[in-house]
Amino acid sequence: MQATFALPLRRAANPRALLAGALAALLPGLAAAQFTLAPLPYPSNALEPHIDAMTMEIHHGRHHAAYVNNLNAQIKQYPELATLSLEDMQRQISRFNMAVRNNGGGHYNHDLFWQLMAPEGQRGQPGEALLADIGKTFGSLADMKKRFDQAALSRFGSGWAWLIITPDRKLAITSTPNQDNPLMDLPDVQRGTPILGLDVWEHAYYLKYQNKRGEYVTNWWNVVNWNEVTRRYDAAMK
Ligand code: MN3
Repeated sequence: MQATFALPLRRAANPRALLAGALAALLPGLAAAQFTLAPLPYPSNALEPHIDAMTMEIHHGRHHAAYVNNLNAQIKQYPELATLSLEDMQRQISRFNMAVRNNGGGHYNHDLFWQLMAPEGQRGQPGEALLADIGKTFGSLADMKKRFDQAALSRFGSGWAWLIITPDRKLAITSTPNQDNPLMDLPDVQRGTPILGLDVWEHAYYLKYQNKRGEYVTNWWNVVNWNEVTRRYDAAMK
């Protein structure tokens, strides 16, 4: 009896616990926050010279962080958001307002994007099955890249280019505007599981490349994490 009594007393005496409790009581919005910004999976300069450290820091620490914060602000209106995985949220995005579509999409897309790039020595090559499928679908890896580049360059304004696996398990290249993505249940989206995606918003390249989106896209291929693309392909085709 005595032991079960002593434990909460000791906890309450901890000044850090007291402070956390007081903060939670003052800021109930913080306690409800469900989505968090994960740190970049590598140092911000790990993709240089192709993508510079300052671009990575602003892109992750300000743009991606803003999507997370703005998404959390929507939990008050849609408490069910807090119960959904990011993937499931995309699959039923049509139920929600534009703020959830833009910021929930932005959070999912960027979470994925950081993983689809890697430091030198950790990028690997397309796996055997993926490479064979790319050959069968597009002709060759170079042909696939050419088609992907066209999707990235022809996307007017802000958006993304994608390599996806369609519901009938075929590779396809598509693009989406703004922070939409191929998981979303929207009429104008070619749906599928993304295995590779490229952010072509100006904030992704403007500091280093200014208006030269083509140069950014060409150089971006140097940092693609083929190990991760292959892992996603194999998982989606299982
Ligand atoms: Mn971005």
